[in-house]
Amino acid sequence: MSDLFAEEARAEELRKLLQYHNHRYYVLDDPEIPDVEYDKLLRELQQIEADRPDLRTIDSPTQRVGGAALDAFEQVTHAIPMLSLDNAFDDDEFAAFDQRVKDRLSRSATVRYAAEPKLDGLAISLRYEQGVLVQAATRGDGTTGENVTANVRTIGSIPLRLSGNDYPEVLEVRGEIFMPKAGFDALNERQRAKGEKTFANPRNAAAGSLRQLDSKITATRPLAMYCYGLGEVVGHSMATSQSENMRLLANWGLPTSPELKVCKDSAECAAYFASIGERRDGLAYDIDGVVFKVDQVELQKQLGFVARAPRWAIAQKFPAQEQLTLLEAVEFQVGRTGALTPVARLKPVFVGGVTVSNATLHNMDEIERKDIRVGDTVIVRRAGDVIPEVVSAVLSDRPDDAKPIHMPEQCPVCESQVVRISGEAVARCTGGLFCQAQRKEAIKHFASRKAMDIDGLGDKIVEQLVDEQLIKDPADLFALDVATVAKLERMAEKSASNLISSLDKAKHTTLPRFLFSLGILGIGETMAMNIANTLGSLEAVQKLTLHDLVELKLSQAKAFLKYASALPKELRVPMMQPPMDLKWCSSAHIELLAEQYDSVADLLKQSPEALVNQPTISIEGLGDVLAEKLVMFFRQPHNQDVLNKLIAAGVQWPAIEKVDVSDSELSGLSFVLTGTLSQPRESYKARLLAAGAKVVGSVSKNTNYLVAGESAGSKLSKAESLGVPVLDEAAIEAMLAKSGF
Ligand code: 5U1
Repeated sequence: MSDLFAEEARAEELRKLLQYHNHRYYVLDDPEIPDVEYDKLLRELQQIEADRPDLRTIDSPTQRVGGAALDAFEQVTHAIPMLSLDNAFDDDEFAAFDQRVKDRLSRSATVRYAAEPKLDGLAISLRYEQGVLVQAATRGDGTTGENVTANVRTIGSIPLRLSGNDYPEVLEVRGEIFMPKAGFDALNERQRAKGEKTFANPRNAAAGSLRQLDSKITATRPLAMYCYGLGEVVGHSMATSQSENMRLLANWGLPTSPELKVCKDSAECAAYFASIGERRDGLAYDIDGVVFKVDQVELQKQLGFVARAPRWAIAQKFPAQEQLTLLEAVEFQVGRTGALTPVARLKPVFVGGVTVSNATLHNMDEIERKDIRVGDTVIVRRAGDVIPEVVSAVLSDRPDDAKPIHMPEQCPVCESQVVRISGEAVARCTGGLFCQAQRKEAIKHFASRKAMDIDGLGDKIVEQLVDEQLIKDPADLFALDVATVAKLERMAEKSASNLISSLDKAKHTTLPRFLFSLGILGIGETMAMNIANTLGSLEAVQKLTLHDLVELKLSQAKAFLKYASALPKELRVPMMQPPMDLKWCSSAHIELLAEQYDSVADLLKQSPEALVNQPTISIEGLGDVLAEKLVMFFRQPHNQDVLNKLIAAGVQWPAIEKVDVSDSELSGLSFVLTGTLSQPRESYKARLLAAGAKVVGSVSKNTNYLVAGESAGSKLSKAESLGVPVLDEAAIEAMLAKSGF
């Protein structure tokens, strides 16, 4: 076939492929390939059409914007077409755009750019007549969209009536509807609990929620919107710049991006792009780049439009976070708690700025739900510092010999049995610290920064020490000497001696750090702090019993006795799977009874009143499940040995001065910390916790104060919108000092 025919055939093939993927993306809200793959196909077709204009057809996907309107909704013809944006995939492409803009304008024009994050949602047009929201329409194909007014009316942040009275007779604004990340996670959680379809990402969730035929469903979905442009405006003059226009919209009560900034030249644009890129993961919503628009409306007019997009705007994209690659194999990694995590071995692929060859598959439920098999082409996602994950398989590309994935019955490291406790998503190796993998992870955790903070003891050294049987548990670390350590790979006399000094230094710790370092399942930093502050000493923690902590009510005791006769003779047997009728009965309750009564027969001799237990110690946040894990940990002879060895090696901490925080002014208040502070956030967190306050991750109406440092972003805007008081560093310092912390 000649090249000419080959090009024609490829153009036809690309048109069909793009049409198929357009339909999946825009109409079904169920994309099969990552955006970057779609962009590649589109660019290839654009290139062919640029070289061979005779191959450009009127229905080519290069000639249209977005997707076709759904039949289910009434159609709306946009008064002014809704355009899309050209993309720049790197700094050079942005520089070329900037140059094109300047080349088209007179030399005397000084171009400024209005910059804001590019939200990953779906475009919407809102039409206000006499200040009242009369119509909301999706972009559709840019000319005709879907009337989704009833659904948009349910979105809280979109005003049904504009504020003030100095607004245009007709005001059409355009913007992006999106679903904040936290809302997306909560929605998927709810969908999973109901056994309903979950969404692949916040964009699809937003699109699916907006196109509900029943607006009552949309009303339950956490949607939000930011406006970014104007459509038809009648009866009012608007400002002369994009940035001023956005301010006008905000004054009329419309939501606009709090991140909007005017950049005076391309260097400021580059700095803005970099700073948004750094803050991307911390933003409350997904973004995939930054949109730069020539700020001056007059210059925008001079620049005009090309087929799909304005010449005065560009979306500079972040490196793609999703790519396609081949799933070559699946291996199972054993973590600190014995949990087996399926890890995908991938054909190396460049994604999110790095080459990825391993990615998590989370757990077996996820693998089954997504129907992923070895040999599949899969979508790999790497967002920020998060571990890369396999998002889904491209089922239409599945080869006939793709192999289903099974959980091994034996631990791949120590060959102990693997069990899955009912109700838990993970399967675990039962080898405990006999398993080398669990041993390594337990020691890595012990040494980590928030635990014993052993400087210089990296993962590779721990692995060598365990592999060469130089250490078996964390306490063995303190018996190491310079000569032994110096023999390890990539170690020398100096580095070995540094490590031994840091081990010595690490012996002086604090009780909360020490408790956290033990790696007790479910006992994180804050819980370790609560336990230490409540009990004050290791001895008190070691003496804890389930009696001290677990409540057993009279009604529970009665129910328990009623069903006990059906239990096996040994009380602890049903621990793994409490009988269905005893849903209230956790393994902590069974253990509580089992430690007092030897058998079911003994138990049945008791009155319900005798079984009742009222806890005498209350540790904030410690429920039955954690209480059991804590008590059981200290009961294990092996753990007691390690603790004794650690104390004998000289691990120590200052006595905790038990302060009564109940009358501290900060006691019970809820704080959120954000932005850059002059001291590490951890240090403020520790002081606030010590004063009896709570430190939480996100702002809600229940937050008492937001402490905001430099460059605070979305949490600050949220606090302001909810009326949560905002403190600067001086104010929080003063509060802490006043309460003596
Ligand atoms: N932030 C932002 N997103 N976005 C998308 N601005 C923006 N502008 C757009 C689009 C499609 O179009 C302009 C041409 C108004």
